[in-house]
Amino acid sequence: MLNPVMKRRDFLATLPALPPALTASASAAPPASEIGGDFKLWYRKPAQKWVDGLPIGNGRLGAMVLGGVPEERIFLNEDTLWTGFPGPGGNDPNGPKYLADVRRLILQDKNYAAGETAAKKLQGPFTVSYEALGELHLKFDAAGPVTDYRLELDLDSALCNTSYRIENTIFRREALASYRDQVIALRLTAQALPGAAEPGAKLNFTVGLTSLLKSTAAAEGDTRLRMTAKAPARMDPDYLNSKNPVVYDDAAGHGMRCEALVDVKAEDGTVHADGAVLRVENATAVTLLVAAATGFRGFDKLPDLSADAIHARCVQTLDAAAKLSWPEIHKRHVHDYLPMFRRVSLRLGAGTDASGRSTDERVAEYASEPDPALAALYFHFGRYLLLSSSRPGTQPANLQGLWGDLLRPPWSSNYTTNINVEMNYWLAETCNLADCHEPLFQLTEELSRNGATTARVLYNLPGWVAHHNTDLWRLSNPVGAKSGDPRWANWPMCAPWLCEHLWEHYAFSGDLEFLRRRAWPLMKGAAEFLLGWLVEDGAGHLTTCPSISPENGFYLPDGTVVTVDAGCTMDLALIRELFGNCISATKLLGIEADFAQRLEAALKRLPPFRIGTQGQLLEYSQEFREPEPGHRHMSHLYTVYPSPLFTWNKTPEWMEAARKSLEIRLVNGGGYTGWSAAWVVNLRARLRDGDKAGLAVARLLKQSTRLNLLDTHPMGQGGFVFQIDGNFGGPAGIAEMLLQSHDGEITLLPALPSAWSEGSFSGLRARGGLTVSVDWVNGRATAAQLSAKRTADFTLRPPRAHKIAALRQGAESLAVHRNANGTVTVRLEAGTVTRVEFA
Ligand code: FUC
Repeated sequence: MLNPVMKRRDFLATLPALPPALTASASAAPPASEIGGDFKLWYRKPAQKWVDGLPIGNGRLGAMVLGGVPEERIFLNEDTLWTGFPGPGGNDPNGPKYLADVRRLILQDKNYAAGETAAKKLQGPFTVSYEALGELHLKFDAAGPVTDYRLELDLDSALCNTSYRIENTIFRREALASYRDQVIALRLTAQALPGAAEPGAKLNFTVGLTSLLKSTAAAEGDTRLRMTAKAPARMDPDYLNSKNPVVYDDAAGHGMRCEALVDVKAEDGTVHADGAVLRVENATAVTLLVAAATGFRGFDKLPDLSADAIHARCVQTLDAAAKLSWPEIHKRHVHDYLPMFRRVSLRLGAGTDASGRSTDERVAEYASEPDPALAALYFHFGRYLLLSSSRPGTQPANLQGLWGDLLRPPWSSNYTTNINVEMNYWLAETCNLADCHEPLFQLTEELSRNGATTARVLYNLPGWVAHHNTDLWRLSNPVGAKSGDPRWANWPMCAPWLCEHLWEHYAFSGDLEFLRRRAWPLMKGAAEFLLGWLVEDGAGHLTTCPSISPENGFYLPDGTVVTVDAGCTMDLALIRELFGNCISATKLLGIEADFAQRLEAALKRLPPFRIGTQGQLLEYSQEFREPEPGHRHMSHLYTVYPSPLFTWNKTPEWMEAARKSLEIRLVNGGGYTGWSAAWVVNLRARLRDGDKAGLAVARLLKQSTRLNLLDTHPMGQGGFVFQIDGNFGGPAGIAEMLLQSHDGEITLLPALPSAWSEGSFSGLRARGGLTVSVDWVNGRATAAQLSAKRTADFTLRPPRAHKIAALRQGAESLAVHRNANGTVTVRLEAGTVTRVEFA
């Protein structure tokens, strides 16, 4: 576990020594085909623009590779490159009075329209924006026509390979983002075709660096190129129509400074500086390394403004990496990455596409042809993206992971907390990447510190609060600058949702130290705020107000559309879950029984969930008519996923009501963004609607997935932008279709679509400390295996229409307790592996 205040440079020092196996070639690892999978995205032509490129990343540095000939464009990112600086925050000291006004208008006067207008007074400044670092250009000298072109991303080793032929020469480029060496590294080679009569052509190209930020590039000696840049001090979100949206502040020195430093090493041939570019001539192999850094020193500290200091950090990183040979860099990268990626396997159908189609062809044909292996590839791509954008010590994955090409990216590419950033982490625990969850926990800790100020100043309440947006500086106030739409700006329920992630991390690992040291203080602070936030509704209940069901609205009888209610279902669900988890934590840790009693008392006074005239779970406090019944957010269905408040074992009637609500959403067009479609996959999985879950995956792939498998969000007339949430939510949903553990038992293949009649997985995690693998043929499980990480009692539910015949460790059959509902309960010792046999 990382120390919460551990900084980037410290965590690098904590990396374990390389295993002795590293002396063997990384390619000595078994080939991907042997571990059951199709792990390559590949294309017959280069990408034309950023959004179609192939992403690589090490959690901190990102690059989008286009694979072009004769010009390669590689877009660079560094995850702490944001506009702005830590500031006093935007907590209006008149907030407590405004809050009282909103509550009077809504709870007493039932004047929703006036209440909504009054809520705007609580708003403060917008978040700042994530920024693209720049572009690395490789411009190759004119040569003959290109043949045999291939661009590929190998998810198994996190390598992006480009290869092509010009006449009798094969040109290859490999690109990787090394976590261990903290560089983006490229290897370019030119090799004559075997048996060619003529000698092959050589590498002749220039290397340049550009940026959309205020920047300068210059050669340093003959083999290094340095670009320094400065981000704006302020940047308005792209959706604001402001006159002067980009503000540089040179006078006060505000604005993050950053640098990209490139080192070019040629084998045979030469490298020399040529003005602001480097020129490579007559080389057969070139290693190009990129280091990058910003002046970021922490969410609450002014960034380092010294270009020299930032340069020194780049030089240090680059000097260290430049001492390594290419095979060493490559090997260290693969040895770091591959074991994490291989914690999980998944094969669907034949596991791979035998028809020789490229990934874009498969995506394009997915609509007409079932290709379960493509769904598996999409699943693996999600795991790859999390490993590439969120590693211990880095920033959490933002709206586009850590990739970006713009000065004003969509929605500032910030952290949207009313669904998007949480969805980024839905796969972390189940898909065995719990360590990648760490940056979100760090964000939560930091946000809670600013959030305590917002709670105190804006609302005069204890604990901590945060709203629907945050950024590098952990802004916690409601955004909107007093004129934002409360449907998004005023939602104050970020803290309990982030705390759910802390609890889940505990639930999967059973790590009581994590619960005690990291989770509990944050959970308690969020609960303290909510205890204070709950307000008498005049009918004997404690409710929430203002209450927003993100980002939906409802009709008043006169036809006005408003968005602020009291006691929306999602608020009640978040509070029930947080309070329930806090009470469990006090028992597990043997602490704070008095606080638990206060929570118990408040829970008893919350309004109940409500069912409407169509049998549906209501989203609002009453059955309002809704202008957008197919709204993209499924906020009231938080109760089903990610929360386990409603389950088939505990609350079957509420599961039916939730299913009805989902169906109403879907017949009215819900699920039209990538993340919304991905949420549907998870909901269908929890509802155990296997075939419909399969159709939801198909919809995500057909409707919201680019040919490079990146997730999309509609924008403007027929346009779209890349948003990464669906890339994580979709794979989380696929995992949820195969294994569930939220309902007091571990359920194998709970929502297997008939179209996925054959397959296998291994390494998925279940709550309580188990990893699970299952094989199935013709829709019937043939084998399953449980690896216990902790000693505990586990209750196992076989796939539908299956019976568990025996649980065995080696030849020994374990004593199990057979429950009346078809499950079995067994005690498993830590470190044991148990085979499940089906009747
Ligand atoms: C929420 C969603 C939008 C978009 C934005 C980044 O506001 O409602 O669809 O994903 O976040």
